[in-house]
Amino acid sequence: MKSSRKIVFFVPSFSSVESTAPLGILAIATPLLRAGYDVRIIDATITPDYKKVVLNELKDALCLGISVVTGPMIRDTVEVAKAVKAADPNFPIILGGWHPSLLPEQTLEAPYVDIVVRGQGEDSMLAIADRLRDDSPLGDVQGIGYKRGGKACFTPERPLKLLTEMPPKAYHLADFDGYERACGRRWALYVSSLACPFNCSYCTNAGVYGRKWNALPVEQVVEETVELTRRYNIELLWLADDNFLVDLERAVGIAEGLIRAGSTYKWSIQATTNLTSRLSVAELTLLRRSGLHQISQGIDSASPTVMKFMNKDFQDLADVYESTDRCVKAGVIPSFNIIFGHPGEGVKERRETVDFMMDVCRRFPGAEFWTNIFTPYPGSPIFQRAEELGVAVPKSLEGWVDYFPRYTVLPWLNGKEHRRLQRMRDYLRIAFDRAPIAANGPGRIAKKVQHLTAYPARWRLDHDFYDFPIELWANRKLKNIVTLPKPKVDAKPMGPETAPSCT
Ligand code: B12
Ligand code: SF4
Repeated sequence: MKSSRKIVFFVPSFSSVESTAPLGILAIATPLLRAGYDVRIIDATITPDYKKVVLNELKDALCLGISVVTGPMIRDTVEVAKAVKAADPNFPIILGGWHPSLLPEQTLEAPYVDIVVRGQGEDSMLAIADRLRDDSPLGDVQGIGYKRGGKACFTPERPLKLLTEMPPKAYHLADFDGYERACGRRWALYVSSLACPFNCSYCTNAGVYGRKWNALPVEQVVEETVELTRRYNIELLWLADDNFLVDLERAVGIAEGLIRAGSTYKWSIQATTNLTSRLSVAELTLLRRSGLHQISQGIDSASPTVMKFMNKDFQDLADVYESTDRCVKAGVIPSFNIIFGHPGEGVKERRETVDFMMDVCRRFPGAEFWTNIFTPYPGSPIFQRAEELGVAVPKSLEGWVDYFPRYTVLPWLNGKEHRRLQRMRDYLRIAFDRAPIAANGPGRIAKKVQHLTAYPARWRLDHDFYDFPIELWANRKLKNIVTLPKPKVDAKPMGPETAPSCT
């Protein structure tokens, strides 16, 4: 409906038990609301009959916006977009988020996509909505791609805006009760800084944000987060900042501000190991007092050879030991992310990483590791190399639907070796305790069995022996008895395993 001021956003399921409000959509909603638009959000994670609800909501709407990350979110996107076009072939569908930002041309080729937005969407989406209402050309809207007479047109890049220039997110649109029901915990995402100064081989961050780290001032972070958590009764804030600790003074200032404000929420951050290791026990204790309970760090590999391939020359393993010690002393959980199977990692290098993990967990009870198998993402520095090594790059938007987790089986890591690695990862899961964010995690009995199987698991990992995996069988059997919420893909609860940046 051309005259309509109603805009519908669809958020495909994140295929994770860790559900919360989609921050990207809450961000682009604010300028629209301020301009008098009515915004509706339908999130597949908490809306069982989402396709029907979307179609119903669109009857009197101006357009449909969808937020997409490379991988399984594309499945719901395609399903909904095709249904919308079947009902009305002229209804405008706009795709934004990381996947369209990194592959705008290919995304726009899909017959059911009319407009793609590259990068930050706050200004672009408002401009698109205004043009659709006036039926005026889109050519002057920066940072988008659209179709004219069946031909794809792309406008010049929209310059990145600093976070301080962005309006606050429209958290009031989020159905926190619904997310809490799905996840078992009432938590939210918050962004206090943007971008990251580094350029790890497997990460897409530099491609979108150009390594231009920028942040909100201390006072704003304190004020907004205290207000947000009090208003919506949020128990935990996960700072989605790619590298929270770039400005140490700011980090300490936020902690002091939160203590002064009497804040009670728990928070967790992502940061690189080199920046975490700058924190003293006193500073970490201050952060702990302010509610910080975990620092997720992308150590990724403990093999110097692989670290080099990963562009992680900023990482020093000796520093990691020292900072882990300080974190544990201060009561902050040091949580590490590992990526197995990066190009350049052989059996020897993998073993170096496992030995490191075992050593850290033994020396510092409370430290935790989450493991992934490398998936090459378009727009990351390693992507071309992965292609040369045999990764088949999908030729259409739909081809990416099962890219993750399909590409945890790699041309250089498949068959028996891949199965062995997966089994080893299963043992790593039960060998030491880890705390996922979702409260709907394993129950008491499941945890007891895990504790019983932890010791044989450690023995196996020490001896690199994974045949006859009876402990895994026992764990699985138990999980069948005690029904647990199961992510649709191999994405582990929102910890490090689900978000590769710095975690
Ligand atoms: C939080 C998070 C998660 C959470 C999401 C929880 C939730 N309910 O939202 C969880 C843990 C579930 C998760 C899972 C995964 N994640 Co994640 N995640 C993030 C993280 C850290 C923050 C996202 C966020 O909220 N950002 C803040 C908002 C404001 O920014 P934004 O979403 O980018 O939105 C802006 C623009 O993109 C745009 N926009 C967004 N949507 C739309 C829609 C329209 C219509 C328009 C016009 C514009 C627009 O406008 C917004 C405002 O400027 C990002 C890193 C990052 N810096 O963004 C990674 C990131 C998105 N994740 C990533 C990945 C790879 C994954 C996993 C595959 C990891 C894994 N191995 O399991 C899984 C994916 C599971 C799946 N669904 O497929 C990659 C995606 C890369 C890619 N090519 O798509 C990122 C970019 C990390 C990275 N640097 O590589 N993740
Ligand atoms: S993985 Fe983390 S540290 Fe590395 S470039 Fe991405 S955001 Fe920065």
